[in-house]
Amino acid sequence: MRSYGFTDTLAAKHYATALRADIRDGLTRTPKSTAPTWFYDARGSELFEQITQLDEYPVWRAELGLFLLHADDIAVRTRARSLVELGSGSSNKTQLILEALGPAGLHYVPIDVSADALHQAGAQLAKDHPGIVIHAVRADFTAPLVLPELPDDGPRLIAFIGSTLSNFRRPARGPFLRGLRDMMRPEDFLLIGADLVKPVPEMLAAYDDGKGVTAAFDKNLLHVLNRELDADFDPDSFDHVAVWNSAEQHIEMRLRSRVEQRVKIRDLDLVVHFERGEEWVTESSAKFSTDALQAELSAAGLRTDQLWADEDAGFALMLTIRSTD
Ligand code: AVJ
Repeated sequence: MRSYGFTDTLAAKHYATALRADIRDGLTRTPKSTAPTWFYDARGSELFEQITQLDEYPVWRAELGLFLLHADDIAVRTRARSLVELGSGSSNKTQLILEALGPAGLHYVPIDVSADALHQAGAQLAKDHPGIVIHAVRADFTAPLVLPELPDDGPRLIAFIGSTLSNFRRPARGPFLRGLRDMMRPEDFLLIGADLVKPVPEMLAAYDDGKGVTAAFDKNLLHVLNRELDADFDPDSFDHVAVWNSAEQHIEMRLRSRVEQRVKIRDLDLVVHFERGEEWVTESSAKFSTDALQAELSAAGLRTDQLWADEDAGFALMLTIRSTD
């Protein structure tokens, strides 16, 4: 069996269409608010890799640490023969789970909107683990998913790691988790990596680091819109700010306009007005307590089977199964 297969479920114009719709809607509403998806062009992905290595941003290292400690436990508990990963990106951490599960004959389904990321990660995995069977799927996991045909040779493990769940606002999280639950068979498992609530100064520092990497990551959005939508944003006329929204229990990244200004977005035939000091929410990142997250999972029909938390770094891995009710 070919070790690497690729399925593209998205229209070629998926990115352009989704970008136009979200920016038009997000910059004409009050308060202005757009999706974090648009951060991740090549420059944005580079900056995000830098963020994961920042002292102030423990998420990536904390999850890696828990994988190093518990990958074998996950393998023994699940005995999974297929691993489906939502938002797989570089798959660099997932390797630990694949190795623990035993890559020979294992079916791996990385799902990502980026064909480049899928091809690069797939090529590396196929080289490192010749026995693995990779079904790469270019898809938007926020939309209903259709999994490729997988052998019925054992439990499936669905992995949603990196605290990507944090980007879902509370009202959207329930239906999304319920959708994952409905994809699962009684013998399947769902592994979630989630960033936990910490003292506010720590959370703010993680989204506004001393080196200004996160500020550059946030402002890179303006370069993406100038290039992709022929806009004339001046990045120097915006400041990056991070705010803790305690009502929503999430961090907000915002771009604050230094001056009153009008920005042309020619591809949308739109002129956007910014008041001086007006703030545009470019990302929300929810922070959880393990109790609150378990309650959300349970409300979505998922029971926590195993929970591993790194209290110091404030990160948790939760292995869940379908609850019988
Ligand atoms: C990839 C969504 C988990 O919210 O912590 C990091 C993205 N944004 N620094 C997060 C991010 C700013 C990250 N997630």
